[in-house]
Amino acid sequence: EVWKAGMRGVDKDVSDITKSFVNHAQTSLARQAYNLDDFGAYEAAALAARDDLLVNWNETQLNYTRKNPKRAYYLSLEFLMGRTLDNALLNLGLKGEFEEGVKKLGFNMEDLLEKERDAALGNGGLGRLAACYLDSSASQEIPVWGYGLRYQYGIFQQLISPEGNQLEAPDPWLEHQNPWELPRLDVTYEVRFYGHAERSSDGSGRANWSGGQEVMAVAYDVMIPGYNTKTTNNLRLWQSKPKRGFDLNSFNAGNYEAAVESSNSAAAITSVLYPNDHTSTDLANEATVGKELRLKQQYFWTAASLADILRRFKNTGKPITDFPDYAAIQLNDTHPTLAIPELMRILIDEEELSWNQAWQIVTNTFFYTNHTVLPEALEKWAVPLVEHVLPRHLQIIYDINMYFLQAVEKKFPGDRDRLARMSLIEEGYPKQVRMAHLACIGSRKVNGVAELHSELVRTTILKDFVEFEGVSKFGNVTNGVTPRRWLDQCNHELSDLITKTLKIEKKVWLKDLAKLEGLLAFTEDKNFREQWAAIKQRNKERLARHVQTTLGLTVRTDAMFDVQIKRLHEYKRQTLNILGVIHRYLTLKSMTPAERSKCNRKVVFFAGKAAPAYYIAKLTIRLIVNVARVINADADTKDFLQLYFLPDYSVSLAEVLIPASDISQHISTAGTEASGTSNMKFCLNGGLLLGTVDGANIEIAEEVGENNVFFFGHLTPAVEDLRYQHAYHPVPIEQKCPALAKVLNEVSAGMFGDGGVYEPLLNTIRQGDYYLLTDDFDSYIAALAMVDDAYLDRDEWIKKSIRTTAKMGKFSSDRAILEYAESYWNLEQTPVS
Ligand code: 26V
Repeated sequence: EVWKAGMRGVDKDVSDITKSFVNHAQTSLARQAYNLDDFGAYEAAALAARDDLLVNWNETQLNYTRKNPKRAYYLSLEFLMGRTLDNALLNLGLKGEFEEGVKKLGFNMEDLLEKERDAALGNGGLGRLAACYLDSSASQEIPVWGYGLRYQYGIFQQLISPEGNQLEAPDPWLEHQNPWELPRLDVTYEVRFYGHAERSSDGSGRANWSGGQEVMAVAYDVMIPGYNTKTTNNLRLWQSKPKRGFDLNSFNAGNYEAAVESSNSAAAITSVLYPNDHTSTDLANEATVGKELRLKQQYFWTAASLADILRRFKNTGKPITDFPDYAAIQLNDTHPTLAIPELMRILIDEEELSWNQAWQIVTNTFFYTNHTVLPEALEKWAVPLVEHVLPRHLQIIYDINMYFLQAVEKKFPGDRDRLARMSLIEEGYPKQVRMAHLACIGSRKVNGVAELHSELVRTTILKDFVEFEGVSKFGNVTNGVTPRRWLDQCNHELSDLITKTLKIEKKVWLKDLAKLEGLLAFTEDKNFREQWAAIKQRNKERLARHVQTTLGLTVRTDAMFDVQIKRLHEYKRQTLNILGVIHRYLTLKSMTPAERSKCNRKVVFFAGKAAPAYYIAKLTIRLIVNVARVINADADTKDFLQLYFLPDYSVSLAEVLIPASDISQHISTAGTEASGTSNMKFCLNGGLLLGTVDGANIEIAEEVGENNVFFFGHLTPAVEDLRYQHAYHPVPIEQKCPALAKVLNEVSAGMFGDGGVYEPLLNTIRQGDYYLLTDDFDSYIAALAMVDDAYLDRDEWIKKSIRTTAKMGKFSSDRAILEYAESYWNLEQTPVS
C-alpha cells in the first residue's frame, strides 16, 4: 500500500544516466556517443537500463536462495513479451530521468523506443498471458520463474501481397545483440532422444534408457522487473546445441555433410516457434518430421526445466519427498505435459523411489491450465511417434494408464464405455496419447481461464474426470492483463489523468487496480469528461499518424474507431465482421446524400495473422483487403466508411491500436473463446465492447453492467441444437437470413474482385455453417445499429467509457496471479529485504 521512495533500489540522477549511456556507447558498442544513430542510441540506453536491472535481479535471486521460499515455475512454450525498454524504465522508476538524459545527448526517447524489435515468441493470447503473469509475479513480489524456449525465429512476419494474400517472412529477432538476456553458458543439461528402454528384471519397475541422440540445453536468462519494487524475477529460455561440435570421424573420412548433420539436427530443436494456434490442421497436414520436431521441442524444454528445478531443490539438502513443499509447476496448456512422465522417470529410475511415492510427489507438484475446449486444438501424440522418440516415457504413460483405469474400474465397475472415454490412449490407427487427460490426472488442480470456460471444461471435455475425482479439483482463474503495459505505457496521458483525478500518491493504483472505481464519482464532471474525450481523440490521431507513416494511407480521425485484432480463426468470426462491413457499405450506397449525411462516420480496423496452412483464414484476410480496396475508393461512401487491414499484428501494434478504439469486437460463437484478454485491454482504455455472450466478455459485463456493453447472438446452450438443425434440417440462407444472402451474393458476383476466389470461404457459411453466422447475423447487425445510436449521444458515450475503465479492477493480472499463488501454489510474497 505505502509507496516508499527508494524501495525499488535505484537512486540515479540524469548525469549518472548520461555517463552510463556514453560509457556503453564507447565500451560496449564501440561507437562515439555523438555519432550514434537512433538504433545505436536505443542500444546504449538499453544497456544502461540493464545495469540497473542486473543489480536488482542479483539481489532478488540471492534473497530467494537465502530464504528458500516455495517457488512456482510457469512452463510455457510461448512468451509474447513485446518490447522491454519502456517497461524496464517504468518499473525502475527511471522513465523521466532517462527521457531527460537522452534529450541532453540530442535524442528523443520516443524515437529510441520505436527502434526496439518485439520479442515475439508466441502466437496470441496464451503467450501474451504468460508475459502478463511474469510482470505481475515480479510486481507482487511472488517467487515465480518462467521456463520457455529461446527460438531463433519468433512468430513469422506477415506481409500482404497486392492481391491481398498473406505472405510469411522469417522473424530473425536475434540478428542484433539482445541486451535483455544473460547467456548462462555454464548452465547446461543433456537431453536424450530415441535409444531404447530396458525394464529391469528385479520387479522394481525401474528401467534403463540409453543410446539414441544426446542434445545439450543451454540457459539464457531474461530479467523480469516488477513495478516499483526491487523484485526482479527470472525467465529462463533454453537453446539447443550439439553435445559435441561435429563428428570428427566422418569429417576425417571426407564425409563433411554427415559430419555436421547431427550438429544441425540438435540446433534445429529451438530454431523456430510453431505458428499454429488452435488449429491442428497444420499439424495434421504436416510432414512427419515436422511433428517429430515439435514433440522434440516439448520434451527438450520440459526435461531441461525439470532438471534445473530439481538441481535447485537438491542444493537445499531437503529430502526428495519434500519437493512439492518447495516447487509448484504450472503447465500452460498441455504443451509441457511430458513433464509428468519425465518427473516419474527421474523419481523411479534415478531416485529409486517406488511407483506410489513417485506418483504422490508428481500429483502434488503439477497444476494444469486448459486454454481451449475446441476439439481440434486438444493435443494428441501418435503412440508410434512417442515410442520412437521417447521409449521410456511411453512405458511410463502406459503404466500410469493401467493404474488409472484400474481405479476407474473399481469406482465404476463394468463401465467399458467410460474406460474407453477416459483412457490416456485413444484407439485408432495410429493410437494416440491424449495429453489433456494425462495433464489432468497428473495434476493437483485443473483450471480454465474464465467462469464460462471453466464450467465447460467441467461439463464437456473433462466431465468423466470430475465424476471420478470430485469437482473440487476443477477450478477457475479468470485471466487478467498487466495495467502497467496495457494502460500506463500504452496510454500515458490517460494514466496521468487518472492519477491526477484520484489524487493518489504516485501511481499506486497501478498495483491496486480496484482503485479505478474512484473514477465513477467523476462521470458527471463535465471538465473531466472533456479531458477524457480529448485523450481518446489524441490516441486516434496517434494511430492515424502510424498508419500514415507505415502504410502511406490517410485515416480520418473524426469518426468512430471500430477494431477487431486477434489471430484469424473461423471461431473468432472475423468473417461475420467483414460481412457486416459489406452490409453497411450496401446500405450507405442505397441512401441519398441527404440520408447519408445523418449517418455516423466509422473507420473499421482489422489486424491479425493466420496460421500459414489455414486456407480459410487466409481467404478471410484476402476478402478484407479487397473490400477495403473497393470501399475506400468509393467517393459516395468514403466519408462515412473506411476499412483497413493493418499487416503484421504484434504487441507493439496493439499498444497503438487499443487506446484509439471506441468500440472493439469480440464476437466468437458462444462457448468457443475460452477467455479473450484483449477485451480487457480495450475496456481498460475506455473502449466499449461489442461481443457475444462468451469467455471473459460475460464477466466484463457483470462488472460494468449490461447497459455499458453491446451483446448479441445465441447463447452457449443453444449452439449444439443449432448445429444439429444445420446438419439435419438446413434452411436456405435466402429464407433464413435474406440480409446475409444479399451480402454473400454480392461477393460471389464479383463486387470485390473475382467472386470465384471466395467460394470456399462463402461455402463454409452456405454449407454446414459450423460457427453459426447465419444464426447470429441479424442480431449482429442490430447490435451494430445500437452502437451507432449510442455514439450519436456523445456525452452519454463518454460516461459509458469512463464507467467501463472504472470497473476493470478485477481484470488486472495481479489479481489473477495472486489467486494462483494463494489458492493453488500456496506461495507467499517474498520481498527483497
Ligand atoms: C493448441 C494447438 C493445437 C495443435 C497445434 C498447435 C497448438 C498451439 C496452441 C494450442 C493451444 C491454444 C490455446 C489458446 O491459445 N487459447 C487461448 O488462451 C488465451 C489465454 O488464456 C485465451 O484468452 C483465449 O481465449 C484462448 O483462445
